[in-house]
Amino acid sequence: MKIKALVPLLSLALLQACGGSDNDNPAFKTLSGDAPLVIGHRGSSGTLPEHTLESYKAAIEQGADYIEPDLVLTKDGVMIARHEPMLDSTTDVAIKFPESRKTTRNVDGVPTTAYFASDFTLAEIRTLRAVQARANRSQAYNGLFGIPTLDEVIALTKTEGTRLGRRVGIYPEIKHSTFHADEVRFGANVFEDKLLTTLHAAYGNVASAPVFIQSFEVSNLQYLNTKTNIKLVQLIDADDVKDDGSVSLVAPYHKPYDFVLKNDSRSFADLLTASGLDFIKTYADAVGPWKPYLVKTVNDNVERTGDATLTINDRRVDGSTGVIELAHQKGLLVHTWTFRDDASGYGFKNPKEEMQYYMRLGIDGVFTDFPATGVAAVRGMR
Ligand SMILES: [Ca+2]
Ligand SMILES: [Ca+2]
Repeated sequence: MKIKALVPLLSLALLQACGGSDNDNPAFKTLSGDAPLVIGHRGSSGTLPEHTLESYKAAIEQGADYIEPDLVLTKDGVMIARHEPMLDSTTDVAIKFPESRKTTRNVDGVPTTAYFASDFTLAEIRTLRAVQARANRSQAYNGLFGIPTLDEVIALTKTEGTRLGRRVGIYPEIKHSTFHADEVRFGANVFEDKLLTTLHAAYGNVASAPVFIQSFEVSNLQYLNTKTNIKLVQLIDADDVKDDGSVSLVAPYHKPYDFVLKNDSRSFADLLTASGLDFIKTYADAVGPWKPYLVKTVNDNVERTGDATLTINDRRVDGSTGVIELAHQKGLLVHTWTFRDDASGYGFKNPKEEMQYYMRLGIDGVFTDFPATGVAAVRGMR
């Protein structure tokens, strides 16, 4: 990049003819050769209550390429930004509504009693305010910000993109597709159809739209693939890392919930094998594994995070598992999650270095609660 800045404009065509471009930096082993994407996970959720317009705006101002609204449906079928269909931990619903409004529903096989978004109209949800769910993060913004609809999130990205003179993408996640179809009885693919109607109106039905649609389930992505050209991402979950470094697969984090219902024997880990990636390639453009799937780690019983408790973050990183390389061979982008300044680990000096480790392996995008750190990590690679 530095060399190119010295080259007179007239030479640019020649440089490009020789294969030079914005992608001439060998630091980026991404599928496209472009810099990896910084995805503002739930906005700038490390600093502000997650999934609020304020959190998304802060992420954009920090330079995030994409912001990530997780989506659930209200009783009247409106897409709103929440990580869970339950409102309890991220809003003040418990002080605004009586306990009699709680219901018990089956969330991916787990009976759960809570205030469910699908039991509240949008008008009711408009009366709620967001709160910080993590005790170790600032509580100073509790009660200040509302719960946005997807339409409002899209409008924000467009307004802010225009103001800042750059394209800001959105990375919506359909949360619990089966739950919304069956348990809440919206019907199969009603959620997916609503999302496409909104996204196609806002961005067009084109692969070049600054949009990725993500899901942990499979059949809804396969359905979306027949209806849209917008890019699709298969998320890959797990519940923990075992002492031998392999991922632990315990329900409900062991396999896509639609696989549970269909008695499909494949686990999330099976979807990252060569045949699993071949399968994903038939309907998706990218795979989004939890980051322990991508790097080998060793438990050497060293306390590295200063909390006197040995967790996966105290493990020491030890090279690639080969998943990124294999996915790239299959033509799939790899986006991984979640990088957190306040929960970094694996023996890295700081959270920026942690992200750069994955960037050197060729990761195509990083989800982070602290987008400024992600942007600094990418800049530090140039
Ligand atoms: Ca998400
Ligand atoms: Ca520790």
